[in-house]
Amino acid sequence: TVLSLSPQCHLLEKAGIINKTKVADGGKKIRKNWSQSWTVLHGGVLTFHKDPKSVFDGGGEPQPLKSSQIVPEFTVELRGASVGWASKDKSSKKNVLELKTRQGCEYLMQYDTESIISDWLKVIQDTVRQLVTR
Ligand code: I3S
Repeated sequence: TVLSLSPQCHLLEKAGIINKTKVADGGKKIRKNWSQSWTVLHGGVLTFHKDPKSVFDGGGEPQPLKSSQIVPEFTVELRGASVGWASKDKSSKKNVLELKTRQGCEYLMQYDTESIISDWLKVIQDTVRQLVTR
């Protein structure tokens, strides 16, 4: 019945490849370490996965990803988070988003194709808004 639907029902979902780095943990600034990440939004949680290159330093022909190579690196609870375009002093890269969690973690998310990163901005903003009313 409608009443038994999970509270996560109708939250937005999205997945794709972007570049990311964590820049603060618990309010404390940490050294950047940019890497590519398979990034998944599901149930109000954003998960950045480890760059398969760092999981598995293969070499040779590119192979399809095995599920054992999809290893979560950071999970980000979007409830109470804030997201927006990062100011120019945060990075020399273009199209950079800054995501701050309620717990004082900060991440930068970047991709050279602007539409890709604008779509992430929109979906994260909409999810944060959706979570306010839950
Ligand atoms: O904000 P920063 O410190 O200039 O960030 C750069 C550094 O993290 C740099 O690595 P080192 O920690 O080895 O200096 C990275 O290679 C750069 O990509 C970082 O800057 P950008 O502007 O790319 O976010």
